[in-house]
Amino acid sequence: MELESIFKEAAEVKAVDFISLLDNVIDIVEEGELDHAEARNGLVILESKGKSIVIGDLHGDSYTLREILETSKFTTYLNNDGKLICLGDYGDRGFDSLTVYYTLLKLKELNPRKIILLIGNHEGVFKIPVYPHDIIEQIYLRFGEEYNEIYEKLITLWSQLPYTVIIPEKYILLHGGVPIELNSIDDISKAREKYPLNSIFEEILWSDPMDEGGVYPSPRGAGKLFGPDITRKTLNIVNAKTLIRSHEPCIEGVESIQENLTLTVFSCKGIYYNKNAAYLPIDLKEEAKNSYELALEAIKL
Ligand SMILES: [Mn+2]
Repeated sequence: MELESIFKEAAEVKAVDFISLLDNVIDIVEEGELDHAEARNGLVILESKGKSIVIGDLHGDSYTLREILETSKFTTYLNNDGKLICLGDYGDRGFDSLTVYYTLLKLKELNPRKIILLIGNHEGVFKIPVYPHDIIEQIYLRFGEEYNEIYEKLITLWSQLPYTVIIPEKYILLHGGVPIELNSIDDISKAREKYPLNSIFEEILWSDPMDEGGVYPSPRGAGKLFGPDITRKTLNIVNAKTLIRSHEPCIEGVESIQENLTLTVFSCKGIYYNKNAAYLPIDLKEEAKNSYELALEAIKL
């Protein structure tokens, strides 16, 4: 199916068809079957195969999503063992959250074993409020009275999306940051069921890295600020070299921080005054790169 027809459908879709797409994708995500991957609850362990594309926060920016999809050759990658990995925060803030959702859900329906949609903190299954959470208004303006059924189904979807990808010996990918108190990979796979008994799930979705060492409370009111010492400890535990995350705008759309242990990728424009959005093509077959080397390969839009 051509991208152009997906975007055309997104603009015209009726509530009943949006709901049936959501139902299909909820079933697909619940089964959790992916090529060359093992899913353990919300943790995906991915084999080192294929060129893949990593997309950061979209926040309703359907223009940039379309530009990424049209220019990245992602379908060629998908046909050669690659994946499309999105790091969460699909809706809210931007003006076109529903087109972003429709497009990604349709791609997931068409390529169920090749697309990984991670949950971000805006995929609100927390007791912690996100602001603004305007996707409900966007659904209401678009679909009227059926907004509630659609929103309920989105919540069901969010509650089942995976939250971490690990490519052994190479990378860990997640929305916000690494957990402070982590003893094993198992702690990650059990994080959602343990929430809120411990804060691992919350920190994966809400935390932000800083260049100074240590741990500080986050101004976001959830998650933590964590230093490169915490990142290095976690990378050792999960047997990875580099953290790839999203969650914070950066002026170039991509930024290497924390002694080149951590890469931020941010894929929307317009609302945060960042000059560029970016996405990351990444060849998982190649030897692991640090975040400085990855940043050089990111594509800025
Ligand atoms: Mn976020």
